[in-house]
Amino acid sequence: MEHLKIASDNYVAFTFFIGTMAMMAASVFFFFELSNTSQKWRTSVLVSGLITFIAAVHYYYMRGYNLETGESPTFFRYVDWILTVPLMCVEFYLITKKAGAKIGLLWKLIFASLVMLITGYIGEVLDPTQSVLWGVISGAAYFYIAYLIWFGEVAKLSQTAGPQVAKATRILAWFVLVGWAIYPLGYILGTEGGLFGMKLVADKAAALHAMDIVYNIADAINKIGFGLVIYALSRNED
Ligand SMILES: *C/C=C(C)/C=C/C=C(C)/C=C/C1=C(C)CCCC1(C)C
Repeated sequence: MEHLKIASDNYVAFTFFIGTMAMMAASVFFFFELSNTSQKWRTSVLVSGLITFIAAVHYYYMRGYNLETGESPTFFRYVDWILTVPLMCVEFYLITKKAGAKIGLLWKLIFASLVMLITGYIGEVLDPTQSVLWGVISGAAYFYIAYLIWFGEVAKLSQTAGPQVAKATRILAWFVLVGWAIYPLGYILGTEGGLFGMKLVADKAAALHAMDIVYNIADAINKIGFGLVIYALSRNED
């Protein structure tokens, strides 16, 4: 069997490697901290650990796939997102539940996130010449989620759930507005029907590499950062 090694200028493989390591370390941290987390916040911290753990398993696979083939592991990227983004919706539901959030709110968030991700996948893989159209539909679902969190039910409920929950929700809202906005940038860089993506980057392979690096950085910020905000909330409010 050929011995695969990461060339020192292979930034894509490098970010997959670091991503795997970071997700694993974060999962160990969240899981071990469960035993000294108050009952009230245990489920939330557990979900933070599940998010990074699911990502760790996918990153381990994607890292190997990319190293062996040099290609983008798009399918498993989306499998990961389809599992982890709804879990982030669960986090919003759990922290506002004490203020009276209804299960319907969770379904709204999950439904919008599925629309966002499925249309994104169609634009990247199934119908790439129409990637702008699919990207716009996906973006609309994304803005709806951001709306619910900034101004809609999530925002309103968080105001009545005490100052710490309000503060944490505001930080998480920034993650959704700024951290999640990195993903459409990767999409624009890497899809061919795109705005300027394939025209801006030298060739198709370079465009896909740029997309992977952007997605890998975004995942590390959003999954681990998001979990740490929940963790900090569990320490500040007990
Ligand atoms: C852990 C993974 C996360 C938080 C993934 C989030 C993904 C997005 C916010 C993706 C959004 C997209 C658009 C808003 C338009 C273009 C297509 C997507 C799917 C990249």
